[in-house]
Amino acid sequence: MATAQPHYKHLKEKSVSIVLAPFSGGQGKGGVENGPDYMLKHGLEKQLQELGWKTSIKEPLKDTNYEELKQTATEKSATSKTKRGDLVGEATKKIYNTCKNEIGDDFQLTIGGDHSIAMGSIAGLLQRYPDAGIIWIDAHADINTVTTTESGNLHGCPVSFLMGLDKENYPPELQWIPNQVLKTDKICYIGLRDVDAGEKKILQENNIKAFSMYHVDRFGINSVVEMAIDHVSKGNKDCPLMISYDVDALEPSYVKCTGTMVKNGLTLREGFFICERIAETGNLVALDVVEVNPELGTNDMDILDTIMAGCAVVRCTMGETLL
Ligand SMILES: [Mn+2]
Repeated sequence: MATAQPHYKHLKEKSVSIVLAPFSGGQGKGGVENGPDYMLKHGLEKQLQELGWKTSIKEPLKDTNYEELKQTATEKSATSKTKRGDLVGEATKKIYNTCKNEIGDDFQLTIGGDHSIAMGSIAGLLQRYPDAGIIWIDAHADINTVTTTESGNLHGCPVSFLMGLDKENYPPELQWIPNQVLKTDKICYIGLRDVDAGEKKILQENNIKAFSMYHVDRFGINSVVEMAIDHVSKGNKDCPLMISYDVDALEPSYVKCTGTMVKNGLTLREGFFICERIAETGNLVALDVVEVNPELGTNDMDILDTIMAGCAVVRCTMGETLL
């Protein structure tokens, strides 16, 4: 059976806005803000052009106010136990405004940065495609609330904020997120294997669809991806789709430069297959690639492996096929 060449049916032309989100405030380790720079230096933009994309770059965080804020950001917001809520709130709001207002009919490709940036990219995408289904590829569920988070790191919370869970306890700076912009039945996870007790409860109580590594072993990656697409599409064969891809979903031996590694992850082929198969539907409109942290490498090979994996995820999502 021949592989269909992805054709991106929701786009007027093959044009992509690359939204740079060099941000690390959603967690405690420095370096993840350099992910976009490293991926661009590795030739990401040219690789997309070779796949037939017209490219443009957007930099929502490049302005003085944000730089000033970064200097004065506090470890904890005064009214919340989450860390750096002021900084995360300001950065994600800027990303949101760009994704909502400046993408036009382009494919939305957001390069992080830590996973907190998905509050901006997904909320923004859902303003343009309110019915879009989100497929969240990750070792973690990232659905802690202000109440359940143990670390206080907001990169472990973006999904709950997008769903409006525990809204009464939001840090004030994150009140901008449109209420319940993401419906609990319009997201599906693949790759989970490190889920906090509080998160498990949230997933169960809200009936949120999730395929852990158990399900990948049980059904195989092909069936899991089909079930994920079916779940978020709700019977609409033209349902716009977005992938939010945390590279820590992949087995750590392939991706050593990421902040929260968990063993027994997706193989590289499984990780790429997810993107290739979803692209093949023609329904993709957006992708996040997050948590590439070049500064966590102990040698050049580890850094290169991680950057290459990140770039390959982008290419597999944006039309590269094996044949
Ligand atoms: Mn994540």
